[in-house]
Amino acid sequence: MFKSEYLNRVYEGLAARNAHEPEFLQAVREVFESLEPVIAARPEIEKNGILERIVEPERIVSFRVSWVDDAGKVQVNRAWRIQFNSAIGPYKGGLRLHPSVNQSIIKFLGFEQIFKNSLTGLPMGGGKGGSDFDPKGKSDNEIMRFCQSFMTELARHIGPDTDVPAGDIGTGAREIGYLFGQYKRLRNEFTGVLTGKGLSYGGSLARTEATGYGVCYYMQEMLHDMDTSFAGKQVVISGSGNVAIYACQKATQLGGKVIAMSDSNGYIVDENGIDYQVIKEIKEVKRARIKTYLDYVPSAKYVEGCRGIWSTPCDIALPCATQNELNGEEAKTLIANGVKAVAEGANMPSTPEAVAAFQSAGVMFGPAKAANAGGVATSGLEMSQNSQRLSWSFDEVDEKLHGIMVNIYKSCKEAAARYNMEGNLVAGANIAGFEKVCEAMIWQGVAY
Ligand code: NDP
Ligand code: 2IT
Repeated sequence: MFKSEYLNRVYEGLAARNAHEPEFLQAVREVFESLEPVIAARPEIEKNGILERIVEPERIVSFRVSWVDDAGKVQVNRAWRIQFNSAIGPYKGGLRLHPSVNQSIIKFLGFEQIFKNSLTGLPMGGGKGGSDFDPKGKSDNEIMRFCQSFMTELARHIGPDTDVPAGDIGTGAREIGYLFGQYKRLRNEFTGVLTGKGLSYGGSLARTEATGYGVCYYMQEMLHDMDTSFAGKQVVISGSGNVAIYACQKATQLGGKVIAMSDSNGYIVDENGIDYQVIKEIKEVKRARIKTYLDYVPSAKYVEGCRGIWSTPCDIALPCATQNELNGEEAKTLIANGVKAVAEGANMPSTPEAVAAFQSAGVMFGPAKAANAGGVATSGLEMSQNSQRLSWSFDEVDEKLHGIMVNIYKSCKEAAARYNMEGNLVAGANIAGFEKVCEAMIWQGVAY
């Protein structure tokens, strides 16, 4: 499957051991494909067993979370924290709360996080966690009891210099607050052990906005290289959560018109441009369905079923919901309708067939681990502020975020060019992210 015997051997061994983890294998395969020329040029990678080590998490913690619902009934969920790689810093990555969560999903996210965090240039290793708990329809008290029980176990494995979790699907400001409160109670310690905290207790300004803004800053660099900009472009954004909302705000500020957004039930089309404040109100305040956008903007249209969003003609597509939400056929529809550039706000939203379709049609494609790195980068900035016991202004953080996204784009472009794959940002992101971690692992030796 790979040209390199080394890549084949490691991948086949991994696939045999993890046959029941399709998302994890998908994420590893994509990285390995990009590493072909690097493996050929650098024999020290095989000599040091880097690939065998990098695909194996340093530690997997899997545990039970029991809690009591409002009816007094005992509920049980499964949870994980996967500490994947600490070569360049403490483990860092979000916590996902969604009924679809299993070990394969957390492993794919943790694996991707290693390279994403490396690309930010900040000292953060890769980790991820979560639970199959479904926050939808739960009362605030149920969320609080779940989070407290979750943290009661998690607390023994994390710490500001060990492992620093944050938000992801289903984990926002409310959940981070309950998790932080419980950690503080258990440890009697007020530290930057989580990021995405509220502004009144150590959170960073612009962290809420960071992932969505970052995706647009990355897209801005892509468009610049195509001698164009957001101005006058039609933009389609899937999802309507944290990443999607602030991608909508920034794309609009930069002159684009966001015409469609979705949730897991369906999508809305507003030819006059979606007002991000309405989506924010629906999702962050009311925790309602996107369908209710029509109560605010009756001229908009709602279509049942979330995948149909990719049939909306647009210049720019930003998938910001979840993994494998955009397949090869849907990519071909976007291409036929004239899409020019795609940047991934979600983690691994495009299937391998979709990525191949975009690349062979000459659509500029920004992969998740580069394009959505603004969230974790700003988490890194929150950690710095917590350590210094200082708070920077919104503009200061936003400016740093912008600088980091411009640098990530440059690193991806430069790494791709170094290996004669000009314009292939997927290869560039994987190579640039990998090289730093690889070097740190070699310097630190093997524990016999
Ligand atoms: P939220 O929980 O805030 O929003 C998730 C959105 O995606 C919702 O609109 C949700 O719809 C939709 N969605 C989730 N799962 C599915 C599914 N299985 N099928 C269809 N739609 C789905 O999460 P975020 O915005 O934080 O995360 C979105 C993506 O971005 C994820 O892939 C996450 O890993 C990634 N990401 C997040 C970062 C962050 O800082 N938050 C940083 C980098 C990446 P519904 O409400 O109907 O469930
Ligand atoms: O996928 C991601 O990068 C995140 N969910 C954010 C992680 C973080 O630590 O801020």
